[in-house]
Amino acid sequence: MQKEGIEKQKILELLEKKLKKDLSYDSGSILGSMCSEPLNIAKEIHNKYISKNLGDPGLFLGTAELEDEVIREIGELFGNSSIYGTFTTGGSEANLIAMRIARNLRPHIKKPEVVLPCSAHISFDKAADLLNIKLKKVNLLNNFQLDLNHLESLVNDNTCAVVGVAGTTSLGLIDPIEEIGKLIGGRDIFFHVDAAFGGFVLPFLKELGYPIPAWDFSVKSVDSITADPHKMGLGIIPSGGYFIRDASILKKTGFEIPYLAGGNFQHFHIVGTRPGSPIIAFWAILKLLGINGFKEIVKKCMENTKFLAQRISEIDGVKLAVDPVMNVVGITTESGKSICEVEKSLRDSKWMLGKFLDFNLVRVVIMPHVKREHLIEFSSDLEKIVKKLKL
Ligand code: 0PR
Repeated sequence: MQKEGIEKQKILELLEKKLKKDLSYDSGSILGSMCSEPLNIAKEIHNKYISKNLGDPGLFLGTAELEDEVIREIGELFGNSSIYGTFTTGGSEANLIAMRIARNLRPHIKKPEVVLPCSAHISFDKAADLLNIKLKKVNLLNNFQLDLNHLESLVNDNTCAVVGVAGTTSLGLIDPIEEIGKLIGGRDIFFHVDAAFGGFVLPFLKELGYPIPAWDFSVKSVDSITADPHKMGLGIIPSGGYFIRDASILKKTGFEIPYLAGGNFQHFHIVGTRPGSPIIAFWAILKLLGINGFKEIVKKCMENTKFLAQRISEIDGVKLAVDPVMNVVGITTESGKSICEVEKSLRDSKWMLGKFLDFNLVRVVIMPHVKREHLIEFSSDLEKIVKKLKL
């Protein structure tokens, strides 16, 4: 650190230079991200209320009430307005909270296990590592759907939780949540649904008339849901969400913090200090967009998804891994050859995609910042690359 302070103007110039290497969402080349540019209203509000700290909610009662209000509205969207919940730093923290609750509620299980699809997000591996839980991963069938028979065979007396995904990281697919619920029904097993990505897509797809199977609190056995405002909610980065059906569970698993300046509070979060501004910003987004605003955003994303899916089907050498259910497109090779070279060439010519080696596919996430002209240019580059590589 230098001894004397530097003028603000100089600092800003230095930053501009140093951050030149960062990509921007509107450049069009970020095709594999589940985050996007937050809405302007969210950025303004985030900045205005940046000092709110819900680590000590007694000091910020208004913000705490706003959080409750947002949770209720999200609950309505997810089939139950009387749920409880909290904003988190993202889906990873929300999934970690879920796994901790599932384990701690069942202290009699000495070697706790969680049964989850092999397509589940890496955050469950992190949670298992931190919580000393064993993961039992369920195979997928050829069509990337969960093998329910395999799931059933993995459930046993050590199972503290089963996880279903509504909007998988790799392909945006929805696990059969109702069927999983039936399989574990009547047993003391926590049922968590990871809708980190799908949470702010599926309710609007359903409103648009897409045939979306039940995945949320309308399925009676679903205990909790992860859904992230900083993905398709277009909120501030970071803002995730954890939602739970039964608030009394939190009382049983929280940490009492009696010395807070704002008074006693029970924490069940991983973090202590917790920003209030992303929550206030998301409250404003819900007000600004309403259901119809979100529907419009999701509709455009799906139109672009269909456009890209059509283009992929026209290019010899590559194919869709599966017909997209939401705004995620998986591209694989027709011959079964590795997708690695394709991904590398695409990256070299500016396209930043996600590569999933287990499934031999690259993933395009059609976020709101992805425009038709980007997809036209991308698919034409892809066509050239595939020809050159003689796939
Ligand atoms: N659950 C699911 C289904 C996810 O897809 C993700 C992240 C998480 C949980 C964890 O969420 P956080 O990253 O908020 O903790 N999915 C994205 C992915 O792995 C995260 C991401 C976002 C990656 C932007 C890259 C990127 O540029 O693809």
